Amino acid sequence: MIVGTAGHIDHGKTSLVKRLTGRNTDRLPEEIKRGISIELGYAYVPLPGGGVLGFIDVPGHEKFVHTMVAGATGIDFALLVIAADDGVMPQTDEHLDILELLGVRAGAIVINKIDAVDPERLAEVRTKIAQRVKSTAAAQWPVFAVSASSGAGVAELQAHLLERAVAHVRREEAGRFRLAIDRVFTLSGVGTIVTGTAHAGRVRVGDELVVVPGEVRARVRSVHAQDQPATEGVAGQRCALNLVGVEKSAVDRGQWAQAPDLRNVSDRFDASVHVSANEVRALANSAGVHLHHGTADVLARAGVLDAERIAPGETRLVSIRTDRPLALCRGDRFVLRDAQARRTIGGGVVLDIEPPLRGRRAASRLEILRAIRDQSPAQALTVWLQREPVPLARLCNGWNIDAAQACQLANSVHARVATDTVFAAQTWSALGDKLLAAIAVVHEREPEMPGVEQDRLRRMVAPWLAQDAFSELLDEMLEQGRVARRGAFVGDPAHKSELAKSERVVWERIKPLLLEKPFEPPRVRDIGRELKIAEADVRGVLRRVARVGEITLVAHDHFFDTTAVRTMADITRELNERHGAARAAEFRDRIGTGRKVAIQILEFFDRVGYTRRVRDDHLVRRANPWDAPVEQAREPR
Ligand SMILES: Nc1nc2c(ncn2[C@@H]2O[C@H](COP(=O)(O)OP(=O)(O)OP(=O)(O)O)[C@@H](O)[C@H]2O)c(=O)[nH]1
Ligand SMILES: [Mg+2]
Repeated sequence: MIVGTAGHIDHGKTSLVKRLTGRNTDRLPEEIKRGISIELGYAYVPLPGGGVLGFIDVPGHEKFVHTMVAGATGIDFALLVIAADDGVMPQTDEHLDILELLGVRAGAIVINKIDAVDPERLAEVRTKIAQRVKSTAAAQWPVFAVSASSGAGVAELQAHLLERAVAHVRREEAGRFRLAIDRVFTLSGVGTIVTGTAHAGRVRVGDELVVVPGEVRARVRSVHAQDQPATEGVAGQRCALNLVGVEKSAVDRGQWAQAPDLRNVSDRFDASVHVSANEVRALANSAGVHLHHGTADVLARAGVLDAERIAPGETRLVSIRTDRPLALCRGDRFVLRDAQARRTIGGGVVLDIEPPLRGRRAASRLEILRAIRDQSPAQALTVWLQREPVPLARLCNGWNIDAAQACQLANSVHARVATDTVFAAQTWSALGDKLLAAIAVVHEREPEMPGVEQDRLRRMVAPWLAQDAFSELLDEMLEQGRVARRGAFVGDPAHKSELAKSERVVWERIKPLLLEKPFEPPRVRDIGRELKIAEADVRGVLRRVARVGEITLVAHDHFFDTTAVRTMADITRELNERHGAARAAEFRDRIGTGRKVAIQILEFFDRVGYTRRVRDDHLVRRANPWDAPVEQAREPR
């Protein structure tokens, strides 16, 4: 368990920690000279039966509230120290607000300096405190009256802390490792050490970590957890990590040391924000604020999404932009202070670290944000999926879960995971229907074609959908026999060419002509002239045969045997492998045709998405689509 102090300057926080741990955490020369705390102080006491109780002592001075917030991030238990003579003072109020905003629910109130007051004053202070903490989590906290100077009452407090520490259930270790860095220093002969509280996950000696924002990679050479040498550190512990591969100058308080595959750095996020009830003014839309998250402090603007402003005591949805990126996850708490950094005005919870650029205020978007804020992950995902498919990466990074957990979550709400995107079951089947409808439209418009090329179909059905996810949809339809693959095309299995007997006779005569010079077959008109058949009849028969893919319409009135198309696609690939691209001249040399037809074939490959043209280069972008078996035009049964 980690205990953090809070309270007004000079109320005796550091003296109390010294009483409890035997350690004076004011060590800087300036701290000693001025008699105040400036930096965070750390102290540890062993627990009976193993384990260690950690203390973070914070400064009370109003100029160092940002340091207090950094210290209070990630504590489990607060010690709100109030001097009996002074009573509740401004930073008593402010620190209490901050604890509330950071979601610190457990703690104790310590009335210190009882040696300096009479019993009447003590009773009066008790009453004042009770009034102040009413309707906060601190209303439930036990109150201890002590003197850090004489030690009176400290034993009872100590016993309470030990009892709570032993009973403390460590927070879940779910998710990938995240540690909010609060100190960086070098030890001679050892190297760079970063310290901080682990917010999630687990880190082991030898692990790779990344320091973000900034993307500095490092390896963990050794770990101290709760001030003890250890082989690993887990969420909820204070850790000191010896990092190899990173200079002290490259790391600072405010950054995170975290698992390298967690991609959660953002300067834009949606959140729920509460403005303190004792604020006098509303938080205006787009107001500039100081935002404290983890151990970082940045300037930010908060745009209110579901209102014009946030009145004191209200909680609203906001869209936040920060002047520097932060490493954020859903559920992270943050504190807002005014632009001059003089007052704490509110705080909130991170909801979505990758908000859309458009439709931010749409009713359905606000529904999603409310669901993420108020409901379980499974329920929130259900609401989200009703509006849009959700990329797995957004769950993994935004919610700090791994891919397996994200899939599990998706399965638990009967969603469909395709490659890297989660779909509501209805969305997925609706996509299938849309795909069939699109194929029908193409058949209607282009009856001579065997169907529609895969990527064109994707653009018709779901241009926003990743190629891989679309392939999965298509594969499923193919497997179910609802769609047939014909070379580079997919079509309706019922879209067949049922040749009449007379047409079959014509086709049997044409076929050898197409195969004679397979890379440069005669065009419709040449075939008609050669066989003395009307051009229109030749075209009609060839279109029917092309419907199932046995032959392929490569250019106007120019049908090729599909096996030849497949071979030419292989040649195009070979040229790519050898020269980095297929170009008309080399291609023509390989297939031994005229230049014009060679260009037409390459352009056909571009058109169906097998290649992509960059100036004179045709670059292969996928496997040879004609490698799949080709249907034969059949006679009617
Ligand atoms: N009489 C009396 N004085 C105390 C007691 N506890 C602390 N003091 C004195 O109060 C002064 C401030 O004590 P600190 O422990 O430095 O107070 P702090 O809350 O840590 O102050 P900051 O860290 O600067 O916010 C020191 O002079 C202490 O000796 C107490 O129980 N009784
Ligand atoms: Mg102090």
